[in-house]
Amino acid sequence: MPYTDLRDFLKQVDELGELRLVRGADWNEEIGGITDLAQHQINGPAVLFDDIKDYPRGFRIVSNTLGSSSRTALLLGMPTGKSWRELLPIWRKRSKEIPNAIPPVEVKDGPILENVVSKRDVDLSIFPTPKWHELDGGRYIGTGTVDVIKDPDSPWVNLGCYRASIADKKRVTLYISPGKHGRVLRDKYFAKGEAMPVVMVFGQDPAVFMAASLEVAWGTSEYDYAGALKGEPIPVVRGRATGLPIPATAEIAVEGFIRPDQTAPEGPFGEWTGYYASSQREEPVMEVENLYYRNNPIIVGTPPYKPPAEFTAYRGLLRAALLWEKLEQAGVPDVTGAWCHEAGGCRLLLAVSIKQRYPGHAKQAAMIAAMCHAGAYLGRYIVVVDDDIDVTDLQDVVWAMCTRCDPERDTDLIRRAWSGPLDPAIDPDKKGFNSRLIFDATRPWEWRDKFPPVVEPSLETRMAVAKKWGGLILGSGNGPVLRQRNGKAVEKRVSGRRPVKENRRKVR
Ligand SMILES: Cc1cc2nc3c(=O)[nH]c(=O)nc-3n(C[C@H](O)[C@H](O)[C@H](O)COP(=O)(O)O)c2cc1C
Ligand SMILES: [Mn+2]
Repeated sequence: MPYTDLRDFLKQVDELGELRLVRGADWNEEIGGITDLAQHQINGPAVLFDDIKDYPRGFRIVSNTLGSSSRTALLLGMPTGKSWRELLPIWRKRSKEIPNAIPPVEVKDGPILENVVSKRDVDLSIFPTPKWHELDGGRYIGTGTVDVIKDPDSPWVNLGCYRASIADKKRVTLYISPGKHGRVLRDKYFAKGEAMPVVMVFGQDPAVFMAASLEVAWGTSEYDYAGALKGEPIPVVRGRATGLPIPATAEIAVEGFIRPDQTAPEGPFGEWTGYYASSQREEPVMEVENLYYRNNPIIVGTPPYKPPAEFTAYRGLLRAALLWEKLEQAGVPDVTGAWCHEAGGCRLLLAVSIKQRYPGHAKQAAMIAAMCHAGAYLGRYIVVVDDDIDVTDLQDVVWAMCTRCDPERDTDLIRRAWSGPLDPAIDPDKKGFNSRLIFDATRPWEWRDKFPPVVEPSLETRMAVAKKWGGLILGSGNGPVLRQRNGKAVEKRVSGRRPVKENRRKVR
């Protein structure tokens, strides 16, 4: 077990030198602005806010918690100090070794029960909820949130990360996009005319958050997945009104029932596409029956910004690993890489590399990447490349698109795929479906042996040149010259390309 709870995790982040304490910031856009700044630095720090304007000391917020490769590695039990691309093979190996599921364990007590406030006494305005972005239509307490919803027809408890804004002192809105497990379960309750029991958690063990934000399979509890990530069961206490499991070490949790006829205005909100999504509309709202919080609670804030940002960092890695795994499970052989590119918010641009084995292999990989659960929601472009292309390098992927793909022969359109209200390219009155464009950017199968050779010295020549001349040309020895790429040592600078970027997030 690498850490016990959020606070212990933050202590270890501090020991890594990656935590900053900010006192006296304003909840009204200033905390959002500082978070934007931290998120857009390469491996920018986690930021803990205390003494927030208008609020007492101790009522805190943490943001950019997982915005560096070392912090993500710490969470997932991997070595720190590695780049995202170095972590992908390490995580692929590790994720195959950890158990599939470790169910949560119910405990009688936990820090979340330090303060329990019921019905009439509930007041959500005690928390320093930020207005994160300039044009947000409200104050979002739930960004790095975990929402607990049980299937009405089975014991399955689903966790999802869905945004939540404060409607008033006792009510919070809950926005779930169509097709998400939480939304399908919600629709089941509402179709029967029943109220849906819900727990919303606004600060928790980062493994629980990570699980809730990922495309875990239908029917699998993200609690079990979080336990597997952590290597031990997540302790939970039972909600007094709903009976739903609440993480025992959570910082803040609310529980109640959402009735089909109860709504409140929600949105707009700055979203992961880099645009404000969903103009103000009516969305389900929950009246809080019980509020639970730890002494000196910490809200976890993960507001999205124009990518690349925090979510494209940690989720890029995990979604790439998941996409790769799903391709393998679907029986696509010789997948040599997968990456969910940051520019597309890790959803809109997927790249997969294969060692071509037979005619149609590339199309098979593309179709599965486009439509498997890890890749289907709000995607747009899928590029399949040969295994000599570094799938994590946008430059390399686009070079393959530009040079190996003839649009008439090598692109395909998939119509009426799973999109949603957040898709900025779709007419506001017609949102729901979108289309996908597949690029087969592999060398055409039939004449792949006649495809012109790539203009670069052989690996042997590059190694020899680097050894003999690297010091002179680059000013220092061979240290940064020889890099790992697709498992093979290659020398990037001497071959005339940019050096490998340790992290693709740009500094603004
Ligand atoms: C920071 C963050 C915010 C998110 N906000 C929402 C949201 O408001 N609504 C939504 O439907 N999905 C949102 N998501 C995506 C879902 O959490 C994600 O698709 C998850 O896999 C859904 O789980 P489910 O399929 O079990 O419902 C968010 C993800 C993250 C990381
Ligand atoms: Mn789920």
